[in-house]
Amino acid sequence: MDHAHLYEQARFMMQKGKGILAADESVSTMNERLAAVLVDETAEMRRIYRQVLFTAPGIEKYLSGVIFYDASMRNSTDDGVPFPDVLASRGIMPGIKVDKGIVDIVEFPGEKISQGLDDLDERMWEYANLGAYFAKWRATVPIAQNTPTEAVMVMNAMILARYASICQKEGIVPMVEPEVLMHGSHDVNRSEEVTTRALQILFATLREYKVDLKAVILKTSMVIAGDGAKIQTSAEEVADATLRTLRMTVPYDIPGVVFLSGGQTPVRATENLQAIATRGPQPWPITFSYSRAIEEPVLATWKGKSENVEKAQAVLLHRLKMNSLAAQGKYDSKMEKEVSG
Ligand code: 5MM
Repeated sequence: MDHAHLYEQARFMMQKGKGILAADESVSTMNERLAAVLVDETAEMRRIYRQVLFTAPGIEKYLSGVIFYDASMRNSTDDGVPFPDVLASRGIMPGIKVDKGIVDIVEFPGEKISQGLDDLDERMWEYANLGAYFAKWRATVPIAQNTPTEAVMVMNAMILARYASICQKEGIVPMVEPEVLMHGSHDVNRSEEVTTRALQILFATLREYKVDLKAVILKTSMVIAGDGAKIQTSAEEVADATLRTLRMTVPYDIPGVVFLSGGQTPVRATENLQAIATRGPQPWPITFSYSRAIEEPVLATWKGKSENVEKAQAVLLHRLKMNSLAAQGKYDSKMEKEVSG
C-alpha cells in the first residue's frame, strides 16, 4: 500500500514550532472540567467552550493540529461553520480521538484496557469524511506495587496495533498513546523502568502486526516521579530520563514524538518540554500535545462568561506560544509574566 500521503500528513503535524492541542475530552471529563469552574454541564456549554478555543485569533501560529472528541467534531460555530472547517481553513489539521475509553479487566486489578475496536472500521471511514487526518488512541499504564503486568501491556499493545492498522488503511495517521500514569508514589527510576518496557512492547507489537512505523506518531508521557512521590523530579532529571528511555525504545524512523502533560501544572509541563528540547537534536521531531496543561488556565479565565472570552483566548494564545518556544528550546520562565491568566 502506498503511504506517501500519510508521511506527508505526519510531516505536517510535526512542523517546527507547532504543537497539537488535545481538546478531546469525553463528555464526562469535559463536564468535570466545566463543573470545576462552575459552568453548566450541558452540550451547549461544551460547544461554546470549544468555540472559544477554536476561534481564538492567532492559534494557527502555534498549532498544526487539534484532537477532537466525536461530539465536538460534529459541532459548529454560532454562525453554523463546522469546527473541523474552522480549523482546516486556518491551516490546522483536525484529528479525532477514537478509543471509547478504558475498562477494568477483572483478572488484573488496577489495570485497564481501551475499548472501541468493534466498529472502528466504519467510524474511521466516517471521521475521514468529516475531515479527520489523524486519529488518537489512548491506553493507560498504571504504576503500583503489582502493576503494570506484562500481560496487560501486551494486550493494550495488540489493541493499539489493530487500531493503527485500521487508521492506515483509511488514510489516517495513527497517534498511539500509551500513557504511563503519574498517579502514585513511585520514583522516577520506576517510571523509567515501566515506560521503557511499555514502549518496547508497543513497538515490537506494531512491527509484528506490520504497522508502517514511518506513518505513526507516538504520544507519550514524560518520565517523571509519581504525583505522591516524596522527591519530585527536576526538569533536568525529567529530560535525561525521558530521552534515555525514548532513544532506547522508539524506532528512529517514526515521524514524530509528542508529549502529554499527564497532570503536571501548565508551567512545569512547559519547563520540562524546554529541558527536553535543549538536549536536541533527537532522531525525531518532538513537540507538545497537552490538554490540561493548556486548557486549565483558559477554563479558569473563561468561567462560562461571554465577557471573559477575549481574555481566555489571550491566555490560550500565551500558553501555546510558551509551549511552542519550549518545543524549540527557546523558552524562559520570565516570559510567563506577559499575560496573567
Ligand atoms: C483530554 O483527555 C484525553 C482523554 O479524555 P477522556 O479521559 O475524557 O477520555 C486524553 O487522552 C488526553 O488527550 C491526553 O491524555 C493528554 O492530556 P493531558 O491533560 O494529559 O495533557
